[in-house]
Amino acid sequence: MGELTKQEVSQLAEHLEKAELEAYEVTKITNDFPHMTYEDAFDIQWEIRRRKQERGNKIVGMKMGLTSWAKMAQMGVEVPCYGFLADYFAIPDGGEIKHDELIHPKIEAELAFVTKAPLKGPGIHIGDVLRATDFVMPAVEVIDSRYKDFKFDLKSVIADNSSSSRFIAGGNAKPVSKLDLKTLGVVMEVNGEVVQLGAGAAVLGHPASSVAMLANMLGERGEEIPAGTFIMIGAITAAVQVNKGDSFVVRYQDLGTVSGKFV
Ligand code: 0L1
Ligand code: MG
Repeated sequence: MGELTKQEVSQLAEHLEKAELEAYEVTKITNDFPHMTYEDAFDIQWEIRRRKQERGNKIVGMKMGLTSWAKMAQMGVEVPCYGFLADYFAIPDGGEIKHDELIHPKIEAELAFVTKAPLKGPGIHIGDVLRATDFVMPAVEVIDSRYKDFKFDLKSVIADNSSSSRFIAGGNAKPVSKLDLKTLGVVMEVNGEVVQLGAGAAVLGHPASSVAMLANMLGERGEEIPAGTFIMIGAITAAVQVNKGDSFVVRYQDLGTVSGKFV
């Protein structure tokens, strides 16, 4: 159940989206609205999504966040969250990311699933996800919490579209039958130095369980994952802070590389 009025939801969506578009920090919204609920938090996120669509932006995918123990421990929360991806978040593989458009970006090594059939929770499991997956491809997420020093609680972060800001999909796409998703290794390099490494099972024990969780979370709102959806499953490793001038490459076992540069 929600505790915020429609007007408060709308004001908070405007507040957080303005911070995103103009790249400035705010304090976590639960400081001023301690009584807000998880439903309110998702209402704010969906209102930000509606505002972007009204302005002509397309929604080009979904993301799961905080799906690995490394990420949960890093951010001090214990439950995953989801967010949406807007068209202008997409950066080409090997492309440049404008650091000045962001507040304090970090990069995360992820995988993306692209569906070929709808997934509607509740009750979606890994088997359903594998059957509905067209292909899996590498993706790097650039997160940029609008909250000062990345200090937040789960409700505040959900309202802030789970820190979504940019993403790069690239490398090679493969069907799930050609991949060992649990042992699939990733190595992240920044400026030529290895900074993080991990394997697919770091994400909720199996990368497909993240997509199942998304379908089940969306199901709670009567929403589904339509066929043809691009879904990032959450970071396999901890997130790494990046500065202007940094370049990165993430190497994926059997799936090639994804790279980019902050300018
Ligand atoms: O994609 C993520 O795992 C990030 C979710 C939001 C929390 C954060 O900003 O680290
Ligand atoms: Mg992420």
